[in-house]
Amino acid sequence: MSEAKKVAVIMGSDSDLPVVKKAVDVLNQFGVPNTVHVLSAHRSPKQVAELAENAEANGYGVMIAAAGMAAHLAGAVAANTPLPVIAVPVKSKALDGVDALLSSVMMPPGVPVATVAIDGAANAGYLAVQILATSDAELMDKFKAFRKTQREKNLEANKNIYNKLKEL
Ligand code: RP5
Repeated sequence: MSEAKKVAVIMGSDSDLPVVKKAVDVLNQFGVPNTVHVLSAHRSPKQVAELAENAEANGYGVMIAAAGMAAHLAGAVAANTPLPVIAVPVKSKALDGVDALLSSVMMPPGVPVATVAIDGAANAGYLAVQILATSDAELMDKFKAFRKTQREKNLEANKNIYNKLKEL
C-alpha cells in the first residue's frame, strides 16, 4: 500500500497562525499527515519556490497557502507545483481581507488556486481532506461519517428550535 499523502500548510507570517491553526486542526482530526511552514512570497520567495517545486516528490498531495494583504503566496506556490493549491485569504486591518481575497482568487487560466473564504482556514482543511479522499477510501469513509454527524446535529437542532425559542 502506498503511503498517505501529506498536506503542506504554509503561511506568510507567524501572525497568520491563529487563523491557520484551524486548517491544521481539521487535518489532525482526520489523521492527515501535515507539515506547517512560515514562508512568504515577498520575504522568502526562493524558499517558497523550493518547497513547492519539491512537494510532489516529497509525498505531498495538496498545499494550503494562507496570507494577508497583497497575498501572492498561493499563486507563487501554484506557479511551482502541479499539485492542487488552496488559498486562505487572511483578514488585514486596512481592507478587512478583501485585498487578500482578490489577490488569491484572480488567478490566470492554467494556474488555479482554490480560494476559501476570508479567514476560512477550516474549510481549507476540509477541502484538502476531500481532495485526498478521492484516492483514499478510508479517508473518504471518515469524511462521510463527519458529514453524517454534521447533518444529525443540524436535524436535532431543527427538532429543538421551538424549545429554544421559549428559552429566549
Ligand atoms: C502577509 O502580510 C502575511 O501573510 C500577513 O498576513 C501579513 C502581515 O505580516 P506581518 O507584518 O504580521 O509579518 O505577507
